Amino acid sequence: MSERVYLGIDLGAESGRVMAGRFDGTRLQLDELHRFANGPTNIAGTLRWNLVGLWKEILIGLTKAAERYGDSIVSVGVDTWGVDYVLLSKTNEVLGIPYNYRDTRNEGMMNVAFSRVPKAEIFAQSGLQFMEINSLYQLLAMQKEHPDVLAIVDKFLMIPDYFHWLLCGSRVVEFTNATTSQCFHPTENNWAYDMLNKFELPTEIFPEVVTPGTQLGTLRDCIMKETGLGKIPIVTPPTHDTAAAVAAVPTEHTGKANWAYISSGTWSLIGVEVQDAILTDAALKMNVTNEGGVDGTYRLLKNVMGLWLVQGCKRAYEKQGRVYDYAELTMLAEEAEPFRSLVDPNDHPFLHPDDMTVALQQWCKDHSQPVPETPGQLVRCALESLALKYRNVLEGIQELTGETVEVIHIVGGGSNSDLLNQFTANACGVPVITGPVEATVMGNLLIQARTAGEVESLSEIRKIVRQSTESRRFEPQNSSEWQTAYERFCQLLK
Ligand code: LFR
Repeated sequence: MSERVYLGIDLGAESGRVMAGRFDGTRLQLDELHRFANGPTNIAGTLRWNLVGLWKEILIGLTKAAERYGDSIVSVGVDTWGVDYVLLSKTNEVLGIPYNYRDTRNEGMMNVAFSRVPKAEIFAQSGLQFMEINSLYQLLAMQKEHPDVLAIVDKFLMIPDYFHWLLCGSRVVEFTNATTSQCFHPTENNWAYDMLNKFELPTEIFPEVVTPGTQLGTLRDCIMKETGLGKIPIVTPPTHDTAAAVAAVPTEHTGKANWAYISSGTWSLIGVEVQDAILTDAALKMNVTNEGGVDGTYRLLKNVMGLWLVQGCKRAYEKQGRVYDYAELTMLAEEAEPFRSLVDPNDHPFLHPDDMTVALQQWCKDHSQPVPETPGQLVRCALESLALKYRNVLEGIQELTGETVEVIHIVGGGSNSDLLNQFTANACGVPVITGPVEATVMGNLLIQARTAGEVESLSEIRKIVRQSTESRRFEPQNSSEWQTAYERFCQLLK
């Protein structure tokens, strides 16, 4: 078979890329066409996304794609982080500069929501974990602060849907990302209209929801002219980056929740794949999430604060003029004393602190532990705490499914951290298999290839990922030290 090329636009909270995937029917090879920085911009004390800037970079990437691959390009699709959205007027004007989910307007909005609709009812109608970043609380903050803008909204699109609109004019929301909003019903397979009505949110703004793999349209003429691309189809991947990454986990298992994944990056999303959302009281109590996956599967998982903790330390040192790269920070952590101090990575002070090093230190002080002072001590504290949190989440998830997890697949950029990979195997007591680093973009591209008829099923997608990438295995070590540390960690969670 001759090589066919798919384009994946993959935007993360820290950086974005335009990637080409060359597929020969057996293997997918990636080519990074363009990479650019991303991050929130401070606008009058609020955090916003610069979508125009991102779009400009995407156009540069698409132009490079046209130059390099021309007529071999089959289709293009966009994935990004979840929960954030763009509001369009009737005439497709963007209403307000889209917010970044870490903006402080969401603080306290969960309690406001619970005073209007009971927490258990919100869970029953959304299946989602309670996090103040969810679109629902962002919309409620908007209802309070900007009712004038909300009143003229015609359509709610999530960030990748908006880029699809820019590419082809479609005004739909893709399923996997819709399920991150906490506005989507997990069993009715539609927006949670009853709950949204109770919040007096305008239900007519929520558009049609389409499944991953749907062809949304073809490239706008003006973009063809600007980039040199042909009239290619726009095919929506699983637009939620975590959903795309889970689709590309190279597991051979199917149908059983006996393997777990960690999609590791700014966040660590840890969980299992299930056939139906789990909406029991126990799930509510554990504050786990049911996010939609490919082919109607659900991702039963929990958000753990992830490498954001280390990124925050790195940024804090940079502000002081001390520049470290991740490899240096990891080496210093490796040399530091084990289990000196531990934190609950998911505690609120770590969501958006002014200085992550100070936040970690304060937490340790407040919990009567030695205060981490050096970069090595701080990063070791972050990584050990993450691994212990993974165990804690996995124990809960296994209770919910009744299945024993036998192996953990770590995918995404965080799988490059061998120290965290080993800590994870040690803490959880099961082997860890790492890779691919590029799971998200592979999931994006291979769902497009499936729409083009080149791939048949989710298990074939995973087989192609196995054939295209190398993985590594980490066996658990030092189990008794980690057991003692885990007991200490559980005390700190109380
Ligand atoms: C990971 C991710 C998580 C989501 C968080 C915020 O990039 O998409 O799954 O909870 O970002 O959107």
